[in-house]
Amino acid sequence: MAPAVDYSLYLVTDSSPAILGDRDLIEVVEAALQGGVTLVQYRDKVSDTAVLVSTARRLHLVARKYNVPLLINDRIDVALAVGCEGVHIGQDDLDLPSARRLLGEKAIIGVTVSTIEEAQLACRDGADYLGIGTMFATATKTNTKDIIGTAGTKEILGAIAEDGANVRTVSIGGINVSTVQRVLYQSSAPKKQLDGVAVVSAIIAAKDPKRAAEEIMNLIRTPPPFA
Ligand code: TZP
Ligand code: MG
Repeated sequence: MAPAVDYSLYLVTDSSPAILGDRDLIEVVEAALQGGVTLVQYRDKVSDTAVLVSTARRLHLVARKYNVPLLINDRIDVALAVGCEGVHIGQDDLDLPSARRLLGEKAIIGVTVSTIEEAQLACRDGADYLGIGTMFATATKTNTKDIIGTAGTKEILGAIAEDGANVRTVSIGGINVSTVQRVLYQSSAPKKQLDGVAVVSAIIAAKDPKRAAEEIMNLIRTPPPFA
């Protein structure tokens, strides 16, 4: 079993110039940690393997200072090299049973799911959490196959609750200060609600990532007026 994890505000990084600009990723992530993010995923589609490993090592050191786990997107090899807490895999990456075999029972393994069937399979295979999406269309990831919205997310949460699956859940895609409360409260199924939200550009591209994280966290903690 993976250790208990707080999924409330899950920061997913992006190293592309369009989002990170010319800023230093480690500094941006540290600011976001100061603002209260509870989990960090290093997602980098532009760097080569050597840079991935060295950046992941630096991110791991900084995340540890805040007692926050670090996961790596896609790359089990990088997670193993760095000794961080886990990985996040998509439907086209290494399959979950193989990732589990390589990383062990204590690793945190999350899977992207867009349908009830994908969610059920990930649960059967022992995912620690599901990244459910894409919630809303987003410029950060344009090749997503499904925009499922709050209604699709609610259906997935309802189905896994029916199955009695013991899995944590976050939503991803287009989540920011304007959408976060709608995401959390309109997605809730009777017996299962989201454990948190995963955010890329609303924090990484923000002028002040610490403040952006604080603002989103405050909204997560405050019941919305329309609940
Ligand atoms: N998977 C589905 S949407 C997405 C990923 C990695 C990107 C979300 O980015 P943003 O900027 O929070 O909309
Ligand atoms: Mg992937």
